[in-house]
Amino acid sequence: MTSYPDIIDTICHFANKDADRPFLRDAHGDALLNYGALRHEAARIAALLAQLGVKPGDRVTAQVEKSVPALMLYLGCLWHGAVYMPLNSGYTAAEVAWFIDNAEPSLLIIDPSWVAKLTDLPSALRIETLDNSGKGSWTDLLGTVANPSLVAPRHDPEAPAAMLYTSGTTGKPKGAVIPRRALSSNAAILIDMWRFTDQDVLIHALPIFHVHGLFIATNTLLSAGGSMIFLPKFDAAQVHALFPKATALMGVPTFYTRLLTLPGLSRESTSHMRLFISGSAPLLAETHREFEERTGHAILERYGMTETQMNTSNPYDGGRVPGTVGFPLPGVDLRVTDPASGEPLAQGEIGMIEVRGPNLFSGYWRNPEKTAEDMRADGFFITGDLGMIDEAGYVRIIGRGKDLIISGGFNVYPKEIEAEIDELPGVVESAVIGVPHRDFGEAVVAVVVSQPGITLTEADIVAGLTERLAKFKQPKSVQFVTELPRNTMGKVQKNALRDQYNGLFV
Ligand code: MLC
Ligand code: AMP
Repeated sequence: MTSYPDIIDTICHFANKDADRPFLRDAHGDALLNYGALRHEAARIAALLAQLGVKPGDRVTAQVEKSVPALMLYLGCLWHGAVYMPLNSGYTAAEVAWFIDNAEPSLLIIDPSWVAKLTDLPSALRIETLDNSGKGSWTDLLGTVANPSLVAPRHDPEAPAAMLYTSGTTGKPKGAVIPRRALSSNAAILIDMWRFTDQDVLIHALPIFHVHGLFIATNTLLSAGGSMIFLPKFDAAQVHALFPKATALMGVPTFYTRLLTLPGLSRESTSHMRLFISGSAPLLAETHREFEERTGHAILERYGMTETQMNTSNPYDGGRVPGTVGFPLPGVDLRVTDPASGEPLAQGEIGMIEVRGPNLFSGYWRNPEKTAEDMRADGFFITGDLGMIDEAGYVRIIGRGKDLIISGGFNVYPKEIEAEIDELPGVVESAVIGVPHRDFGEAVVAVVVSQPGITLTEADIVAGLTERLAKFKQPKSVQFVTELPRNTMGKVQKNALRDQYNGLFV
């Protein structure tokens, strides 16, 4: 297998070459943190982790708001060899407690407001705090580290770098263990694909607890020696105002639909930008066309997932075709198979997308059965996405073999929501579906059957879920029915429900 420069080595490379080169920029586009300071900070965090007894391979869980110290935590773990495990800052205490129980981290870093919310944690778990302004016991401890250079960076490409949870169609989330080589190979390939150089300034408005914002944006820019304008969250007007100071944007489709609502979006306002990239959810062909008409820029759409990092991309030069996710990346094998038999299908036929390459994860955390279920003997990973390769070789995602809703780029697994709703008093059963939504692409809708004689309202259901599920997973609408449509096998016909509620949000 080809070897790719480790992410930490690329930081050291640019720090040695020009320590003053900026890596992070503030909301005005001004330099905030340079490569020299970045190297120092990552090494300092690694030294602290060692000092605290965190061993390479131990999980370090972070439930914190997006901030520069939170990003540094990822790079410090990478330096030390600890497995970075970021959690969505919108999760509820019940969700976080489940992840901690499953992952058994040796260190938990949380926002100070969470200390009182999390009870019954294992006594061996060390807890430190970090708020979004960078204050907390974690920062205080870092200040005590005397000699950061004592810890040499890790290099083993197969060693786990991170663990990100992805939910499942049949139950609780699974931790995808991501090796260093998946990160370094993707970064090295994407620099070439998307022509990133040390002159690039990326607007970073994505969260940093998922693959897109944490790895694809950060690692690619780091490996190119470029810089990022680091924003706490996406705000369309703010991002638009920064275009003259930037060269590239990576976003989910909602970024682009929201940018299109701005009257000032034009060829002039985007003239300093060279590249707009979209992923994590399907970009409507209509959004692609409208954006090109207004700005002259063809959005470059790519396709990836937590277990595989990036798999395909539309070309930098040549047609960026709306409704397609482009070609397999160099080094990535992609095939379309019959979902039932696993046999490869001919070009043009729709089936299961399978991928193989250095971008793949190493398996699900403590779940060899599920890993074996999703991996073919010849090393292909079964993505759960249905698609085809068209006559020009472009990959098109046609649907999902997995029961998954993608809302504003966040994945929501109906099974998890249904299980929570079914537990609520007065509920017989429920079916959760995704329906088209003008802002989030898809919205979560719950269809609920209540017990005879009991009148439930949408507010009852939502109130019952507030403490259990993160906001983005909660239904944007609850519909009550006397029974769910079922086929002759007794399976709920979600397609019928999707058709029925199709027009709720458009
Ligand atoms: C926020 N809300 C959402 C939501 N985001 N509801 C459903 N889906 C979402 N994605 C809730 C808020 O809590 C709020 O509730 C209400 O909806 C409106 O919020 P908002 O202020 O309009 O939302 P905002 O904060 O602007 O966030 C929207 C967003 C954000 C699209 C900018 O969700 C986002 O950054 N998404 C990116 C997700 C991402 O990075 N995915 C990558 C996964 S990696 P209320 O009731 O309080 O008003 C991956 C692999 C790959 O998939 O290929 O990249
Ligand atoms: P996640 O598990 O959060 O990594 O989400 C990965 C899933 O997002 C994939 O399996 C796809 O279903 C979906 N996805 C990512 N990029 C795209 C895209 N460009 N078009 C359609 N779906 C996408």
